[in-house]
Amino acid sequence: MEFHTPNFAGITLLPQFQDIPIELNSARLYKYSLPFKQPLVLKHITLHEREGHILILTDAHGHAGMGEVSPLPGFSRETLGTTLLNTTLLLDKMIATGEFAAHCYSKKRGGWEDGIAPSVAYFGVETAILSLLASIKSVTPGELIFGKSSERVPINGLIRGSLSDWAPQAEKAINAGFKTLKVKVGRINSVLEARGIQEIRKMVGPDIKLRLDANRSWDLVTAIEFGKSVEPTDIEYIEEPLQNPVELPRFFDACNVPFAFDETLHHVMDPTISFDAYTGLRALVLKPTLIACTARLIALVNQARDKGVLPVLSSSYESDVGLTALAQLAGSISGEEIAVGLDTRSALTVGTTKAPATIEDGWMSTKPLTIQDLDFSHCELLYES
Ligand code: OSB
Ligand code: MG
Repeated sequence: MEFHTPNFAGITLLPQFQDIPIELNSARLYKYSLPFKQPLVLKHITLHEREGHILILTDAHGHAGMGEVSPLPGFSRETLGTTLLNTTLLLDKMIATGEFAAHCYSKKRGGWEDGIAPSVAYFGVETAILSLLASIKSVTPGELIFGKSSERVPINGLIRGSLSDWAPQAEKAINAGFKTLKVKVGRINSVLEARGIQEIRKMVGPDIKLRLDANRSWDLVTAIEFGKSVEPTDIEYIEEPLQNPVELPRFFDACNVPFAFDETLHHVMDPTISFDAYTGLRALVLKPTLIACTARLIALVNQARDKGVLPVLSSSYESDVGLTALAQLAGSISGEEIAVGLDTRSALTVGTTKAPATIEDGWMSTKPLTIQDLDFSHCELLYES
């Protein structure tokens, strides 16, 4: 079957990569289950294992593309089961019609809308097609869209232990080569946590960038109090300090700590909402599996760049296949300049590739994976077409 990708899924590829015919040979979907080293405590749920899907597309000439479709419980709105169903429906339609037109931008209505499939399904299928095209053209997926890619991307080291572990974890991360750290706050007591941040700053010195993430834990008063006491420690930004994001400019006015959107982007926003209203907005934390589809990711990156806001890609505890796709996009979107949030693989005991998508000296490679790199020992084949 011939599959044409002029500007598929609302993504405009660079002219030289447009209209490449793909002779699609097979589409296979595997389910994986990977234990966490320690139970992963998220805001609304504790997870013992990561479950998800790996999609492999092959063409008639031996090229392969891969993507990952792994909803994160507590963050994704959909279950593994509905995601699987919607992904197979997308694939069946794509194979029957020879095109992948499904995406969530409606010209008619002039904005983004909740797609027929969950964002995590769009993202996995779209990155699998991009990686197949990239393999045919011997480039990285990001180069198809943005024309360039760095060979590696800097990563923010994640500090997510209990308060007493923060300083030792920060020291370990610095020794491992991280130049930017992200600390999960809003968990215990904001006064103690602010002291913990001051301690981390003392420990790491002035040259390390510090990011914080409160996952919408606080009311305005608590957030401002916390913000005032960490302001002297030079925080690059804090993700989602407030339960109610509308109050974010008031938070910034009161304590001068820049903030970032994360959860706020997981919902489809009114396209007429301007970032200009959000004084103090420093970064968009972009989790492609949660924000709709690749086209919306690109639109948000462009919107961020226009406003001088940092586009910071971030993972959702994907396995190695998904993490590689994210590193490749980051290589083209932010290159070596902006640390991205991909330090999640170390929470898993095993993965979906023979060699894990490791971080060395604070950097992750953007090198494409081949079929030979994959490790299917934790996978079960669920769909083949
Ligand atoms: O809130 O940023 C979050 C992972 C899963 C779910 C939510 C979040 C995260 C991360 C990813 O923090 C790592 C990072 O962004 O550095
Ligand atoms: Mg966050």
